[in-house]
Amino acid sequence: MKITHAEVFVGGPGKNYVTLKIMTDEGVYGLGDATLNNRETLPAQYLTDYLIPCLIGKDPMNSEDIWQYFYRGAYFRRGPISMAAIGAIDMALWDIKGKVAGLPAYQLFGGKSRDGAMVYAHATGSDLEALLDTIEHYQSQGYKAVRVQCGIPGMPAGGYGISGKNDDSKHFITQYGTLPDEEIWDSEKYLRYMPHVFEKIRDRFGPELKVLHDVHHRLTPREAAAFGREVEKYNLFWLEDPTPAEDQMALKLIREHTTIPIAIGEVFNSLWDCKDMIEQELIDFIRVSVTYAGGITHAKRIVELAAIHHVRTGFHGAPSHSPISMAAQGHLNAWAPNFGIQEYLVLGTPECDALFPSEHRCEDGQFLISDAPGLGVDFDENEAQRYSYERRYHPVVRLEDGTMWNY
Ligand code: KDG
Ligand code: MG
Repeated sequence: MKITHAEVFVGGPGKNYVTLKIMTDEGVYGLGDATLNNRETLPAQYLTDYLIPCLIGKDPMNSEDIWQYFYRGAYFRRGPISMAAIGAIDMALWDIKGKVAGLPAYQLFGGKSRDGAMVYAHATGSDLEALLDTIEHYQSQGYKAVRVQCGIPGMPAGGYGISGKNDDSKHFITQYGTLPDEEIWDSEKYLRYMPHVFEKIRDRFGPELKVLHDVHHRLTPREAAAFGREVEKYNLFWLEDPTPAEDQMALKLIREHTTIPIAIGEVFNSLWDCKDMIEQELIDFIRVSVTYAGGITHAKRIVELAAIHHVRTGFHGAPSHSPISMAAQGHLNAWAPNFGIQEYLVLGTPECDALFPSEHRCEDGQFLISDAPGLGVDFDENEAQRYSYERRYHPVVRLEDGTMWNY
């Protein structure tokens, strides 16, 4: 079997999905996702200019060798652009392998460890009342876990995840600007208010609800350590990205002061970015995604290292990931012995379903993987003609005095 051709498509309903299609001489094709949020043209270009020409003529069944060829062969290794591009190729090759075998991808990893994978929704409120209502909405839909982000009194944009642009907090998806929006952040106001939010959530919803919260890299290690200790009594499922993810030693201070579960990794691209914190058991959940962390082959290696250090999975699942990489994660979630939870925002608009038809479902707060061969997602090229690339940016963040801060 040989790869004959590969093509990259950029665009989608409300998102610039980067979709790779790899074709073979036997008519079987594979699909991968290289959507690097708000920098989408870069992995697309990397694929077209550098990787696809080397793929032609290769046997698609040799996914490990092809992964090593692109990773070791690049010399300038890692980074989100190249890892997203390699990741898309890798996903497409596992898709082909599954289709050739007539098996869903999870069967190629070792079969199912569970039927449904618990997902968490984003509950967001511009104020506490709105947040509590949103949590109730998700609970009534069967979700057992929610990520809670709340507007902070006195902060103009309200904090991470509250853009102030969305009226409908139940279907919150960040509306990115065509130039970066500027948000204002104040750690003191945030630290004063957030414990009260957790208290009210526990008062209203009791101890069973799994409550997650994303600090989005905004605190210093000392602030995060004190915050973690203060909110420990609310029994969070996890505290995400309490400090900038690249400073891994910051976690030591947090660990010394609190047992709050820590989740990190959505900005990591490789095993090398997270191996020290996994091996030193400084985290509880690893948040890499198959898109940014080099595809299934490499993400699986991270999951296996995590498993021997009591670290569970919590793959990144922001709406920037297309249904293809969400399916790839779904297959890993079905198999992983150390599965924790999956971030999942229901993308299931009719437009998205038409572009990426699949039988995967999200019901009662669980992702249910279909048994279709490969990754189990298709891509409608006619539908794709409706969309083209639209430039977008993440917001940037400043402190009240104008100092730049972390988005
Ligand atoms: O591209 C960045 C977003 O995916 C990120 O801000 C979302 O933090 C995020 C999350 O936990 O989903
Ligand atoms: Mg996050």
